[in-house]
Amino acid sequence: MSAPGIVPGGPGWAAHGATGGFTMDPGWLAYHPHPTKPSFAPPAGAVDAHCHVFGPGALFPYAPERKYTPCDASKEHLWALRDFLGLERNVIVQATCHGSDNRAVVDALRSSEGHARGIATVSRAVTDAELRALDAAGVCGVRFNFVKRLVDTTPREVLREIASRIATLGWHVVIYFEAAELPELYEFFASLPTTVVVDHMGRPDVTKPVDGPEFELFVRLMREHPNVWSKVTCPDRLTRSGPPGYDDVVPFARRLIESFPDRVLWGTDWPHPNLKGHMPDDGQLLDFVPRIAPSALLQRKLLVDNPTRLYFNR
Ligand code: 0GY
Repeated sequence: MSAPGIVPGGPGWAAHGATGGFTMDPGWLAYHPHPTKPSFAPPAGAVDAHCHVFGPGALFPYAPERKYTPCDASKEHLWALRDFLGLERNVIVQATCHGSDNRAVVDALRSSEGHARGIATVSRAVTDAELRALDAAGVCGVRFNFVKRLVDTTPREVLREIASRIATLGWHVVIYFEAAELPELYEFFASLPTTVVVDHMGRPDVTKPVDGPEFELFVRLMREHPNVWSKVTCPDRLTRSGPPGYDDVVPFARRLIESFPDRVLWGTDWPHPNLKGHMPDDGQLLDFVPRIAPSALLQRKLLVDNPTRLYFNR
């Protein structure tokens, strides 16, 4: 399966805003206009395990309850980026700008010819038939978001109920939170009945020591709960030292990869919603991989074996 004529940096790639009568947020940073070809060649079967599609708004309207309106970022663009970077598969995570309307993700999964899996957002009202339809399309998890700038709070008992329903489908839970919230959320996360995948290493404050109490709590969550995995993603969101090296993020990612080599995942986070400082070059994000996973074995686990086991060999 290849993308139909779109190449990152080429004609048809540039972001043009939101369609369907939507207006992109003022100051919104669109995805990189001409990402570089990475020097690092990913192993065969590599998976981008955290990325999104936005709309296009004209086909898949943004949710009324959204906290931001992005630029459209279509499945065709995502496939083009995948091919350009030398990746083979994607895990598309429902973005909050689509609320619990998973149609854009489902449409992308259906057109992926088996090269993509999805993480949905569902409300308590979701029916068993709807869950089965999502499952048939390639959804294998739900995302619980605790980042207050992105979503309104959902009561824990509702999340527990959803978690126990999706557990019967063999799905897992993806959680997104900021490190400062972990002490309060720890017991809830530890009690979830499924595999639990944490977005972006639990968003550590990388100005604090990698062996300090804040990150240690997250490491403890992974150490004491073998069902907890982490995405070692988004150096661009966490860094203070900046691109291209994202040097200050390296020790955090390396600590997780070396301690839990079979429970880590990598992804681009394309099209990188809500960035304020810089827009990462997706080629540079792939070149970050050998810095955090220095051996071929660690790279294969991170990019191929782990995501294949969790998402594609279910
Ligand atoms: C990310 C991060 C963000 C946004 C979302 O679903 C979303 O809207 O996940 C963010 O703003 O930090 O993983 O894409």
